[in-house]
This record gives sequence, structure tokens and C-alpha cells, in this order.
Amino acid sequence: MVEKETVINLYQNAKKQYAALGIDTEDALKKLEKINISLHCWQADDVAGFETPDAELGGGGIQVTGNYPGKAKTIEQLRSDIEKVINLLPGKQRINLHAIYGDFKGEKVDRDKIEVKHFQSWIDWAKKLGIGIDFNPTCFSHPYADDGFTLSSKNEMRRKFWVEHVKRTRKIAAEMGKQLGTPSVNNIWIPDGSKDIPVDRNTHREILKKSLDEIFAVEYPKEYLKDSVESKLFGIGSESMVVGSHEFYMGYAVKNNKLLCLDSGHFHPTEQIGDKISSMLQFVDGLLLHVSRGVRWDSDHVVIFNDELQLITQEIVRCNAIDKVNVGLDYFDGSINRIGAYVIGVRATQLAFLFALLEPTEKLIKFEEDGKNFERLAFLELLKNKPLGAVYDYYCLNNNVPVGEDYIAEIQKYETDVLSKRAS
Ligand code: RNT
Ligand code: ZN
Repeated sequence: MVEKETVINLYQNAKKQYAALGIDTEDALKKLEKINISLHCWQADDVAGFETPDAELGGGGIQVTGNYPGKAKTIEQLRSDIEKVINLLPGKQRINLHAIYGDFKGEKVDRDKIEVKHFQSWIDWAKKLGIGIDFNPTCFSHPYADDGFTLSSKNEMRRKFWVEHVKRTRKIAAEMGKQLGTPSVNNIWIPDGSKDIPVDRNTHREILKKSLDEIFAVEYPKEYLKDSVESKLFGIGSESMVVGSHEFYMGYAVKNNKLLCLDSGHFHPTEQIGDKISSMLQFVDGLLLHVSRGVRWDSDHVVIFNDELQLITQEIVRCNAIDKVNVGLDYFDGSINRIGAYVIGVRATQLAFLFALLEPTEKLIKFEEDGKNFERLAFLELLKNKPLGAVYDYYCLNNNVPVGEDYIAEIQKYETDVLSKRAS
């Protein structure tokens, strides 16, 4: 067990070291507290959902690999897992649901029939925990998505089906926001695209634009609902063209003042979404980030404290945009303890935010303006040797959650007591 007294002593020492650089650790921790990361429910069950007892992720250009025992198979299990995760995290979180996670109570409810009542038990649960909910239409894992097209489908019956589905998710999300007193971000991501080189890209994009216009025709109060659209460069089985590309949604979001969702796994491997934040914020009121980790062709590895994540959090902090950027995680790894996958990703993201908050930004900008780029680089490197971990540990201690490595034993215990007892 990490000793309380040691954590406090190390923090006092760290506080002095940062103060010497003109950085106020207390102030940084106050700001960190305001950053609520949205936990993607789908890491707990490999994006299966609860439409049928044996539901599985199917198609849609995304894939989960790994067979680690203990995945959540019921709503109760998933809620218990998320509660465990939340108990191991400092600060406040949100929960990010997909439409397939409704509480259907054994009834077969197709996507174009979902209603608020199917999500009321989630709203009640979130209220009890004091957290907000974000939402997503599910335009995959469905027979009407089996040819790779949904909102951009040339099949009018199918297109209408998906338009109806997404309209309903907006209505449900607005109700979530209303009841919980915090706007729900409803994010539209569709898999539409083609494996091989298409001839008619244009019609699919015209159709997608038309579908979105129909979907957004109904207005909801901003205090209840924030609409967002998510692009992708390519998916598995849609390598040659994705209808909802970055340019498509960037154009749509700017023109219609929607949130643009930037997923860190959805761009060319050398492209970083951190660099896009200050560009997009000139033209849209807000962004949604799907923080993920792309590895070669997979866009969904567990988030870790790497350079890419640091650039994202630095840019949010340096742009003074904590209130404009909604941060959610989006990855699915079935090869390790799934609860552990969540906690690693959130803690890494929080640590990266803290790293960004513990920066003498004005001093660095001054160096930059004075052409002192050696000094700028030297300082940026020096910051990497400062006791960031001591400040984060203190944050955990103050929040009454396990400090440092102590969370690992907690997850191991949950695995023994709960996860290992679930039938495989
Ligand atoms: C897929 C997108 C999308 C999904 C979730 C499940 O490439 O990133 O956000 O991961 O909707
Ligand atoms: Zn995403």
C-alpha cells in the first residue's frame, strides 16, 4: 500500500519545485477537477450491447480482438463494471452509451423503434451516481447495414430506417440531458464506405448530406443536446472510401454549427488530432474528442500517456478550451482485463491533462516570441523531469481513490471476486 504520509510529503516537495517555475499546483488540480471524461460503455462488453442475449459486434469496419474472460453480458454486469471503474478514478466522469445498450427487458425492439423508456433505467442510474450521459446511434451490427451503407444508402427503405433511428437517438439524448441537468452529446458515426475503389462517391455523399439535414430538422435546446458528427479515414472493409470523411464532416459541422468529433485513431498515422483543435475552434463552437490509440490499421488500442495524448491535452489547455472540448474515450481491447483497460486509459488522459496544466505557458510563449527557441525546447524537456506523478498521486489521495499502483490490486480482486465467476 502506498503510504498516505509519503504521498503528502512528496506532494509538498513537488509543489515547491513547480512553484519555482511559477506554476501553481493547487490551481492546476482545481482545473483538472472540471474535466469530466466520458467513459465509453462499449469497452466492458466488446461493443456487443443488449439487443439480444448473444449480441455481438458485427461489421461496421470495426473489430474487437481478444477473449479475456469476464466481459459484461447483462446491463447489471455492465453497470457494476462501470461503477467499479468510477470508484478507482479521481474526479468526475460521464458515461457514453450506444443505442444498442438500451434496457429492452427481453423485448425485440428494432433500431427505428427505440424510445426514451428503453433508456430510463440508465438515466435513473446516472442520476444516482451524479453523472451525465452521452449517446450514440448504432448504425452497425444490423442486417440493414450489411452492404456497408446506412445513412448514405441508395436503398431508400434502408436510408429511411437509419434516418428514423438517428432522429430517435437525438430525442432520447435530449431527454437524458434534460433529466440529468447536463447536455448529452449525441455523436453520429456511420461505417458507410467501400472496400474497393468506388466509381460513384458523389451520390453517397449527397445522400448523406440529405439524411443529416433531415435528422437535424428538429431543434432541441442546447442545454439538453449537443449534436456531433464523426469522420474516419478508413475502416476494415472500407479501405478505399469512407463516405463520412474528414472533409465531409468538417464542411458539414462548420456550415451547420455542429460539434465535430475528432477520433485520434481516424486519421493518417502521422496526422495528430491535437494539431486540429485550434484550427477547428476558429469555426465551430465545440468539439468532441474520441481519445483512442491507433496502431497500424487498428484505431482502437487502450489509451496511454504518449506524445500524441500530450499534444491533445496541451492544445486544449493552451487554447483555453476546456469548456468547449468534450472528451470521451473510444477504444475496445478484449485481450486484457477490461476494467483495467478503462482505468489505464482514463488515468493516462488525466495525467496528460495535469501535465498540460503544470506548464508555464506564458513563459514559453514569451521565449517563442523572442525567438529564444533553444530556451523553449530546454524548458519543454525540463518539464518532463518534474514530479508530475507526485501531484497526481496527491489528487487521487484527496479523492479517496487508490493511489499509484494500488489500483492494480483492486482490479485483481474484482477479477477474482466478480469477473472470473461470469460464465464464458
Ligand atoms: C468507429 C468510431 C466510433 C465507434 C463507436 C463504437 O471507428 O470510432 O466512434 O468506435 O461508436
Ligand atoms: Zn470514435
